[in-house]
Amino acid sequence: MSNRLRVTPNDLSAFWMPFTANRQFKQAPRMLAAAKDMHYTTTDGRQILDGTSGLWCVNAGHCRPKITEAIQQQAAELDYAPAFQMGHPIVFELSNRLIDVAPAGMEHVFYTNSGSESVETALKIALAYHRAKGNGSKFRLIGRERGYHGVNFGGISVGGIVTNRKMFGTLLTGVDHMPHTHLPGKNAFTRGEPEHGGDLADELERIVTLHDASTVAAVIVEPVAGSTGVLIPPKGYLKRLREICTKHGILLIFDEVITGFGRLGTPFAADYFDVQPDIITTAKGITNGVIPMGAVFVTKEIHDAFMNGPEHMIEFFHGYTYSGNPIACAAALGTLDTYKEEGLLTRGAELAPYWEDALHSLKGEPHVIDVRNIGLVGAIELEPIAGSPTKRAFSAFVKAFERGALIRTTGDIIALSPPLIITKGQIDELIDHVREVLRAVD
Ligand code: PXG
Repeated sequence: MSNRLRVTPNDLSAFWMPFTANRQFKQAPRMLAAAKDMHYTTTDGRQILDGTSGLWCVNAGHCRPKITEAIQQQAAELDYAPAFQMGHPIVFELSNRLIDVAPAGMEHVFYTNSGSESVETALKIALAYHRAKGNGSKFRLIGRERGYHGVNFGGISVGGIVTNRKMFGTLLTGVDHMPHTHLPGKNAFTRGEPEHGGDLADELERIVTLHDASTVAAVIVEPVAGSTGVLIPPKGYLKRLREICTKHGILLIFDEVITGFGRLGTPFAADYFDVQPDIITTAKGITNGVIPMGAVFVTKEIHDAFMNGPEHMIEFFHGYTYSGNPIACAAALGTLDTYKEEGLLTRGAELAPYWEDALHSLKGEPHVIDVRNIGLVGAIELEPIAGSPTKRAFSAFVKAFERGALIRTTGDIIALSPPLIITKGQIDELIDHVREVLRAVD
């Protein structure tokens, strides 16, 4: 590691940190200097086991050689190329490769630079699709309470995390929300998909009846809600959403920014639940988190609806300067190669039973009111400190980092989503850190 990486400036004030308690952080910073495979190295030279794949994105582990080399080579060969009215071979190659791993029915790819942009893109595609088909009255978008769809205006409008919405005035109009599916009273300590709550999908039917189907364009959900604290869909829930959408000519968008690229032990959540959406949003694992990139997958039906009118005309007035950026494409190809060679898109399925047992061994530890899991995702929900919600989980996070493990907390929930290369021994290690931390926090 170069020395330069370890030197932290004395003054930390200029960087306004995202989704961070800035003042608290800057009093006691947690600094990462390097990473390899399952571990980060801190600036003071400590090893930290990565229990969260960075922010749910480093699915193949850190600093993987194929990805690093692909980026280095591409940067020296073709650094940037416009994707508006121009092309470069690698973006077409990547698109074919993505469609090979994407769920059945997905045939075209639109590139973005993040999950938030993938969501905006998907919502715009849905609205424009209905217009292109002569159904311009379909303008409503339906999301879900506790849903996270990034931080741009469309995403926070359909999203259902109150803290992410309430400061920002008028959001998109014509949006409604289904209830979330978290029923701890009935489903606590369920392994995998919960028994209770599948009927909550019928709330969609109620909302559609209220507004009339002729006004509803699309429904967007995370198949497994991640950021809000790992809410696993009850049995039958997603299939029922699909049926209702199909019945009313409503597009179903799966936001797979977290669930995509192997997190559940299948390439995508659509595969896991055997439900075919019309549009899938992705980001994060597409490049192993290494270079910003997102992609939206759509069916032939949706894509082809745009391919009419004079051939010299732009069919969809949307795109980003960095859509299909060559270096991001190279990173994505290196990532797909790594996933393929190491079988990572399905490795989670092999590890899931071990992961499940390890997580559920935390039942009975102090403060634990629920443990849930699916694929290589897990959550441990803690009883909040009366009058100080989030404080207990946050101190667990700080203590875990001091002990040598990176965990993620949201509210009073600990979320775990390790790189898909984790070993059984490292699963034990991670869960032991959490156990010790639970015993140590107030
Ligand atoms: N959709 C979903 C389902 C996500 O989880 C986004 C969209 C937005 O992606 P970008 O790339 O714009 O951040 C996300 C992002 C956490 C956490 O700890 C989750 C996300 C991002 C940062 C932290 O839960 N998800």
